[in-house]
Amino acid sequence: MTNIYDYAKQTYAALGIDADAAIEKLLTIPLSVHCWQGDDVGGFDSDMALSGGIQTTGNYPGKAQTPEQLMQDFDLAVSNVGGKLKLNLHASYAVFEDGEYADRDALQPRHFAKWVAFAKERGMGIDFNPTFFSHPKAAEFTLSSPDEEIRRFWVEHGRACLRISEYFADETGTPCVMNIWIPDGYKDIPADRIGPRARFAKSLDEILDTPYDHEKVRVCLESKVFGIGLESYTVGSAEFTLSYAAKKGIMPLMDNGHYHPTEVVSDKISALLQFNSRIGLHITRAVRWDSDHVVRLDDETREIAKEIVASGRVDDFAIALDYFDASINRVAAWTVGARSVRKALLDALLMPHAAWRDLQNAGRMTELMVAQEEWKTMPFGAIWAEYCRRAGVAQDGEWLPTVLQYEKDVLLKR
Ligand code: RNT
Ligand code: ZN
Repeated sequence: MTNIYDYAKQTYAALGIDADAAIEKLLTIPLSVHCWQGDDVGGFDSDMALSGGIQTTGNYPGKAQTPEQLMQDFDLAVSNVGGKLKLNLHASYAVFEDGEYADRDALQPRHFAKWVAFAKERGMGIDFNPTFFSHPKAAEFTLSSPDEEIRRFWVEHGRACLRISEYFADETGTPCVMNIWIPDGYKDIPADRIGPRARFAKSLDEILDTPYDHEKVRVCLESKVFGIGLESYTVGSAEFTLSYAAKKGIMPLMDNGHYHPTEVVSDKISALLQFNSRIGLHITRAVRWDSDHVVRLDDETREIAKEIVASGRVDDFAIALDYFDASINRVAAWTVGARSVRKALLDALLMPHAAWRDLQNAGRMTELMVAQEEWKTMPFGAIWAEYCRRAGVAQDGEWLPTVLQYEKDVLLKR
């Protein structure tokens, strides 16, 4: 192994790239792993079906049904990822004990104490998401609702989540990224587009004007172009969320499933970096629509990673996973998606960005294209294998048998 690594390392060194440094950097880039891949975005606070214009398809056996099961599955999934990780929770994953129940507007830090203990034992920070869907009061609209009682309910939910996020930061000693996404929209052409957006802005102000520690809680706002059954109008569109985030000084968050199919987030990153000190990303894979397929090492994932690294501002990104596939082994889905993101980042950390930029600036586009193409057959596999070794995780080809054994021993018995 060492010989192959040495050979690969020299190949990159010839281009002026330090492979050891790339691996060490990769180990420090936080990746926020979503809890919701393990149970099809089900959550534990109700038995309601998933709503909000998002959909998990498939009914592969073994879905986690309790917090304990989800934690056990999460552990196995992340044991094969490596590097710095954060646990990304939704408010709907509150764990109530002793018959207690609290509605979304009344959630308390203590309802997440189990998750805090779990994250602390693993040395992970926690990121958080208010859940504005899968709830009786989210049947129509949430923060943009024309029904004042409903709108206020969801404002209280947002405020409760800020308090919980601050608690996560205090407990784990790591800032909590709190991402706001609402599904509000219309299936068909509305009469009034401006009203819901004005109410959304007002609700966000009411949430974010509540005092909270801006160092501990980093709030993001996620945009979307459409949802299932909400095809004609989405209140939290790209223009709305970018403008609101800029005005309020919070982070914009781009999910690469939330744009028209020929738009790419990789091209948007450098634009947002001009005007934002930090940006959030949901890494997913959209196949024809916001389908949230498992992330693979495909062209766009690699291009996103390239843009993150080439910007020279890796530390200004909050990188989170967001996909949910119920058609295959969920633990394997979790793992392979997370490893794909790590691979894309490693590949990007190994690129000779400065040399390629010089070619571009000198107008030597022929040479740039050839260099970029020939890049694709660099001995990347050997560097990835060394990353796995240093991260203490299984090599490619070695982790799936463990997951399949777990499927037999645990998942199929549920
Ligand atoms: C939905 C958004 C949102 C959710 C998660 C569960 O389209 O992408 O981020 O996927 O909050
Ligand atoms: Zn998302």
